[in-house]
Amino acid sequence: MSTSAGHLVVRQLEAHGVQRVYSLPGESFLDVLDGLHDSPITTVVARHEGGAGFMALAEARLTGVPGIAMVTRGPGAANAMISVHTAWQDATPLVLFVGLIPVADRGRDSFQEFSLDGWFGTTAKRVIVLDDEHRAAEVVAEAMHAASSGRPGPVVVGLPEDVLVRMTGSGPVPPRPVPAPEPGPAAVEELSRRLAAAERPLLVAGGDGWGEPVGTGSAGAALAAWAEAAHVPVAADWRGYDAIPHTSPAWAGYLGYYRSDALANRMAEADLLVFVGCGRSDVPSDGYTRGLDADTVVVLPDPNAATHAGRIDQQLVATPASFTAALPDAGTARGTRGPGWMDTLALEQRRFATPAAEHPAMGVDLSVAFGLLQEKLPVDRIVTYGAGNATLWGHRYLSHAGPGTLVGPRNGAMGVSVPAAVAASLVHPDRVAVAVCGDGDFLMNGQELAVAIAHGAAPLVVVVDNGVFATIVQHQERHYPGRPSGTAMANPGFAALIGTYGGHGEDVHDTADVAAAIDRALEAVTVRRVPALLHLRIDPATMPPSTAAASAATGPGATA
Ligand SMILES: Cc1ncc(C[n+]2csc(CCOP(=O)(O)OP(=O)(O)O)c2C)c(N)n1
Repeated sequence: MSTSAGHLVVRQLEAHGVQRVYSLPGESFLDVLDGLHDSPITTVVARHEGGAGFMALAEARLTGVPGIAMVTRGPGAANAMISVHTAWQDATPLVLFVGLIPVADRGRDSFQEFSLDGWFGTTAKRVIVLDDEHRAAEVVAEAMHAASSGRPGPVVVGLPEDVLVRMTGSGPVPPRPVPAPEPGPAAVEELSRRLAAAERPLLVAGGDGWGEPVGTGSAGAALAAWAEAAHVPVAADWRGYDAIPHTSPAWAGYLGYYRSDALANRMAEADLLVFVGCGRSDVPSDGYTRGLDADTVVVLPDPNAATHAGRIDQQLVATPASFTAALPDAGTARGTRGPGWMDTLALEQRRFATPAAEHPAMGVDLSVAFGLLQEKLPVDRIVTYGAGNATLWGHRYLSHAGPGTLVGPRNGAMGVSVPAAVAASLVHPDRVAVAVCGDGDFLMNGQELAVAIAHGAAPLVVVVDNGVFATIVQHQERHYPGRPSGTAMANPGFAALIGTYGGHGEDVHDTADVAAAIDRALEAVTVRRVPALLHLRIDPATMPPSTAAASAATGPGATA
């Protein structure tokens, strides 16, 4: 039976188990849209291609299946670029389909023409153009495989308009299996010896692939149980800190921006560092200044450890799941090490994650507000972030129950929070998806709340309003004190705004009103199933909480 290439693209996505595509339509890929008309795949219609890309990114993080976004030619591809960069730096499998001009029009500066390879060649694992209708299924299978295998990342597939409507007798092909490299027994034994010999080992978990569901059964839960028995504290990479449950006695906290000073010092003190699913890049090592001298083991699915800086004494090629399945016997790996080192780091982390009131001169006290969110949000919530200082209270005070509960841009892209929470609410309608954003971050992709309404998603959005791009103000104060420039903004009433979308808004000026506002917002998202927004008005002078105070003087090596 003959089918069009555009329809075959859709049939092949179905064969891969794709549940949703995130799309902003264009006349360049009408035949694919037509194929979606009768497909079990849900077409989620975004309002901006950046939002579509970030929703696809979140879908991938939460399901392990590459996220799918579809956009049109130059303007659509340009808008989607930010999600490709995020998937590239964050190692997230994403396939971006871009409708292209007809083949016959190439090279003539035709309407919306651009160079797919020129734009994406340095920021995608592969750029493929479907020039042969008979290869439509094969190209999709190749793209899905390339996005997931080795170090995951984005793949961009160009779909010329005229090729999509050509007929082919070929059909879907079996999805290519993605290999999960496993460490051999000799490598595991060597690792066991290193662990047994270490007095102060620190495992740093990061990236994705720690499995689902929350709690027991995931690779993350298995790693936590092993670490507790082997007396190995587990820290985490920046914005990749949901691998193990934070209730674990081995949980030591996250590295990177606004990490606790105590943990950063412990990293420098460690005599063995084991990076799993991440490397010693600039962010977790405080700009390549900490933990450079320790015996170092790196565990990544790709032998090309491009994201790791400095020495590697042992390298294992494994995914988080295959590594966890092959872990050495905890009793042997423990050697003569007692629990003291692990317990000290866990205690320091508990102190760091305990909010202390900041008593700002005006507005909401964010430490109190996030302490209340930590108490009131269901434990299996999914928290999403963009970038900016506003995220720091969430990172510090909102704990995670295990893998698949965090979506945040490790490349620091603003605008991820809202679309990611919309996608999270679609993927897991039974769980509360919470977007934590600054006022700048919120309005970058806040329009995707319309998608929540259209598709029945009910995220809870927390907007921290200080009327400035505070992160940049903070940098300005350091380098150009007293000369704020280009960093102020005027805001709408966010609570009223979400009301116009059909959601529930809370305008909160005082700390005393936060608890009741959270309760009403939770009722809106869980009972009435509408999006809700907490507009937290804070003092523009608010600075991030000290990284030293809560964790000082808690054990050997702690800074005063
Ligand atoms: C897409 C993008 N544009 C610009 C930046 C630079 N940037 C980093 S944080 C920040 C300010 C964020 O402002 P807001 O969301 O209001 O949070 P705040 O820092 O005020 O808490 C900016 C502009 C970025 N990281 N990403």
